[in-house]
Amino acid sequence: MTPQFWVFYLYLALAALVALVFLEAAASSRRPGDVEARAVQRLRAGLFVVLTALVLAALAITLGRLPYTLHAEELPDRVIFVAGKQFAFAVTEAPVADDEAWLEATSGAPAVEVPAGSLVEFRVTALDVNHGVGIFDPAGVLIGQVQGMPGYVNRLRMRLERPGRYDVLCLELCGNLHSRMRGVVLVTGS
Ligand SMILES: [Cu+2]
Repeated sequence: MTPQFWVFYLYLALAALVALVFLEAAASSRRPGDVEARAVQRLRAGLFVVLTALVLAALAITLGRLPYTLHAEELPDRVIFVAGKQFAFAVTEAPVADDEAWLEATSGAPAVEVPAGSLVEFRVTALDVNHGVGIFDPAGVLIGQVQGMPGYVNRLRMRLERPGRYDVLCLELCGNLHSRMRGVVLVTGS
């Protein structure tokens, strides 16, 4: 027997054990409770209400506060198109219409360049599966992210201040070479 099958049977045995524990819990929950059990139930209900109130309060306080600027009122200086596909990002000045254009853009085409301080609008999509598009500044700090989804174009506006190489990396596990997914924007000194 191959090692994979040993692992599989071990998994089956553990799964059966977990199922037995759940069955035992389900069966015991039908037994009539004593005074202590009812007290525990009241405590649990109280905790549920308190925790729900805490979560709702935290959401109310934080939900409206984005950690970055949307630049919704300004016109972007440049529009950059990002198309994710296993396993690279095409970063281009014109929309990538099909697989052929994507291949051309991801096999040695020169990187898109913008002057430092440009307000860039990224228009992000995906050609196969969902990709998480993260924009990293020259120091390797994640400064923005947006989802790349097949059939949709998501916009992200950012002012790229620091000259240097900005990496576009995938933030959603999308396949076996996910960690190699990369695109580049070059920001030149102003
Ligand atoms: Cu990906």
